[in-house]
Amino acid sequence: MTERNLPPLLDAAGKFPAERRETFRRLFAQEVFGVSPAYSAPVCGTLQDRETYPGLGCRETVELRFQTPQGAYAFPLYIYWPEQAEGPLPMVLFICNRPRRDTPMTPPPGLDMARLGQLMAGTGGALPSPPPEGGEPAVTRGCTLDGALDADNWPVEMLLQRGVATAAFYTEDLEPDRCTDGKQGLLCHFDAMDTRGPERWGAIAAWAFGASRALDYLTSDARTGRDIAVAGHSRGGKTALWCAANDPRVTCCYANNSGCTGAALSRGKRGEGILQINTLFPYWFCGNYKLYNGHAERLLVDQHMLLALVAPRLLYLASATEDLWSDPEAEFDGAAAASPAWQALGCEGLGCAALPAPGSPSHTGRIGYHVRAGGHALTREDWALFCDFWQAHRTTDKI
Ligand code: GTR
Repeated sequence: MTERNLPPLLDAAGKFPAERRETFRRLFAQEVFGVSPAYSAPVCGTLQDRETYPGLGCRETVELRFQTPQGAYAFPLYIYWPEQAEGPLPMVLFICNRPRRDTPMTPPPGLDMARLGQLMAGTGGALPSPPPEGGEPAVTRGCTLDGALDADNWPVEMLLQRGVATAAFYTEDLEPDRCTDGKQGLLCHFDAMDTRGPERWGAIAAWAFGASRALDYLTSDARTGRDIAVAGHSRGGKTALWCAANDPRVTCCYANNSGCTGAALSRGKRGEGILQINTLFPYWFCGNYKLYNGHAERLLVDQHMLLALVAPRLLYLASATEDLWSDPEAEFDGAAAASPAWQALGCEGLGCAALPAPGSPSHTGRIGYHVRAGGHALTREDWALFCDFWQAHRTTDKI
């Protein structure tokens, strides 16, 4: 058991009141993800394409458009509705952090490759790796959200067969997944609102904001019921957590292999830590987060407090045995340390006391958890286990 010395989750009376929750949310905004502008404008959806899959359902590709302080912003949402299912339907929104097409991995400009090697040494890190001597640069594999019923990270056909509606968007359509100095994408559309400075929101907050705009549209469709999940893998999992922390319409959050600044506790974490993540992906977070490079103990929060922002709603977390960069033990300890928030709110949190073995998912409490044998990925097996958990709790849910 790793000694972590975590900041306390509950107040002195053992409670988790709304003000405490709001304090944690504000701290994560100011110190980690950046402060998203308090701004809302109606989202308008325009159907661009519809395809029917006989016996299964249909896909609707909808352009979502909303006003920002600096002009309109638009991005596509790919929605799949099951056939024959009577509404209202459970809806899972997938935050897709893979690009449309294979793209070369681009480490932040100016990153010293020797330093990168040092940061990664012995940690199991693999992304973005420097090209092998004289070899091809590594690429991030693209993925198809429209017309592919079975993307390897999003098994639409299986979801439809289970009576679940599902939608997805590309994070790259909201904010590029690379250093742009904030000059492209959604963030720069809000510069007029004084969103700069060390609390300026980063790419993850922009993606989470985009997820909420997708929910604006999806919840305006009468086919969407009250069971609304957001799901994401890795950086998408961190985004799903931050979206759920801010958006009360989310009734279930699924973060897969979300690792550093996701489900994994930063104190005592192995693999990727705050220094590594801020070096490789400085644009994901706000400037203030850099103050904690190598010093997780100075943060007033740790990741169990982020997970607790989902309570008493449903939370599903998954790790993989070989994903040491994410650190399964730190992810599990995050779930265990967050669990008292659910108990303080009168329900069961995590239903197991130790990291479950592959093949033995923990689905009884309102925090579900599984470990898959293998490496860093979101697979059909992960989705199937998440669906089992969500379905079991949906049918019994009184909260
Ligand atoms: C890694 C990063 C992780 C995780 C992952 C991913 O390189 O260090 O925090 O987010 O990328 O998104 O696949």
